[in-house]
Amino acid sequence: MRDEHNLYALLNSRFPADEEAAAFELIDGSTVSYPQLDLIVSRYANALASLGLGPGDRITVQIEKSLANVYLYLAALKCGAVFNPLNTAYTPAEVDYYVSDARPRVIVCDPAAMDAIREIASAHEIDHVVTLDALGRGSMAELADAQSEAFATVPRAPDDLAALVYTSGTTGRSKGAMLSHGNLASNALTLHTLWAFEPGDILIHALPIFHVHGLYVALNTSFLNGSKIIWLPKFDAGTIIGLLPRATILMGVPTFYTRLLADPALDPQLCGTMRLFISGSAPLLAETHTQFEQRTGHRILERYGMTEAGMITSNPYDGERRAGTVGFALPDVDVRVAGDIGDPLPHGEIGILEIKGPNVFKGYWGMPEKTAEEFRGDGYFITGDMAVISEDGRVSIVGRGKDLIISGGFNIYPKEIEGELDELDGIDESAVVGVPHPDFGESVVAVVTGTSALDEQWIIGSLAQRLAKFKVPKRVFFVDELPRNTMGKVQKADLRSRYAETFTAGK
Ligand code: MCA
Ligand code: AMP
Repeated sequence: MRDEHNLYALLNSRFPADEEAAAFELIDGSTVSYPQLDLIVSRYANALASLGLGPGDRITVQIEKSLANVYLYLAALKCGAVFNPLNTAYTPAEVDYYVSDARPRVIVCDPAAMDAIREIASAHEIDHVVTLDALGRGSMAELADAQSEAFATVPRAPDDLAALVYTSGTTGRSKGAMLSHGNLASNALTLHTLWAFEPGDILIHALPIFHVHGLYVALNTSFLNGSKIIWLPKFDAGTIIGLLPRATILMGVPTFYTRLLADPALDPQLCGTMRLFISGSAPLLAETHTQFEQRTGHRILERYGMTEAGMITSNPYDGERRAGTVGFALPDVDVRVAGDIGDPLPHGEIGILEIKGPNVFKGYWGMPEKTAEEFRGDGYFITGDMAVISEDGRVSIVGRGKDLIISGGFNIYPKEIEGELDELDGIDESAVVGVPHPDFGESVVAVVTGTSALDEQWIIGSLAQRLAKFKVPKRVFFVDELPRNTMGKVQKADLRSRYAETFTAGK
């Protein structure tokens, strides 16, 4: 049966029937049970269908984290539509690009953004803009409230698209990674088993849900387990410290763990019920791994993934979790390290990591040539991450073949920021690099040449009008000229070492 391949049908088949089984617990103690969740999702699915959203249609969503946001995600699956989540930090200029590329049938935005989004929608002839705020109020919720609680899950094949998640590329604009029902289902099922989910598990959810980590990895594995999810609007170390004694699993980016370590209350007793701390999206410093074990008795399980493939490797649940490595390829995923032309390299040699498996996406939306460039002839996807694989199969990510900065788990492409800098009056040339940051892991620094009248705060303020806050350089430095090699290429390694201590001096 085709509908068995709709991811919602799979998740729903694992929802406990017990009226008391909580799917979500909010910070005020209120809960939503699994049977309630299923009924609400049907109402949202009817609401989306009433807007004309059907199989294959995109729905672009830029709203605050809320339960209504989850209802929307599940309802889009149930309708067979393609969910396109956007970072809430994106500015209207950024959203305009995504809408022009994704061409959604429906856009859901925060009520405060309605005017700006309406303008974008009308420029791209998008029929429906509806709203949802952080408390789940807005025209979308009102529409859903008026609907029936019956909706037959739309049949889907494994290769049918479930999501379009944008990820910046090494060149050009962001690309929409097409993720299918089969991609998401296989990864969720694999992780559910690999991380040994068990009855009674309780997840603390503090990640944003516009990325694969918070949306698919955290939610889908918990749904498959019929687990309770303690739902937080965002990460706050103090709140998590208060919740740890009632939970069993936390998934986070490395910044979560450095911030938790800064709280003196973190100790083994506090973590008495905890079974698993998982880290990913950015490299976890071996130092953080060691300190966390010393303070709590728990060895963080580090895993590695990317938007195009969900999770790819993981340290073992049983067995040694080795600091500084991202573990073994998932059971159904093949990994290899290759040279520039795809020539496989032996164990122990550094090269680009290439991957193949049921989790690997269907290509970049509307970009068949770009997609073809990123795959080898034998079907391996070129991740752009530099890695080494040991004799026993452990993968270590040792660098990036792509010019990418990861700040607090968010990806930032220097080229995009350099493009905006170069547009500013008085700037001749610019180079953007990532340097170590004690909280975000890496942080953005810009180095520019231009007129002597340039002012750091003016540059930062100007960029903030165009770019999401997390991409805006935290410091701007002025130089007479950028260091270049004999080929004229900017020496970014030189700049990274020159400004390496910008945020860590004296730490
Ligand atoms: C917020 N700011 C940031 C970041 N987050 N700046 C740089 N990098 C960031 N990540 C800005 C804010 O706008 C604010 O600016 C200032 O920095 C400080 O904000 P603060 O309140 O400290 O930040 P926060 O709200 O506590 O957020 C930090 C955070 C958050 C908790 C680390 O960024 C976060 O939840 N990151 C997780 C990202 C994630 O889920 N990544 C997964 C994608 P101002 O003070 O000027 O207003 S990767 C993925 O999905 C793949 C598949 C994978 O492998 O997982
Ligand atoms: P995204 O495009 O947001 O999905 O980010 C994916 C990228 O994050 C990967 O290509 C890696 O560069 C990086 N990444 C994810 N997990 C890890 C990890 N555990 N260690 C190092 N880098 C990671």
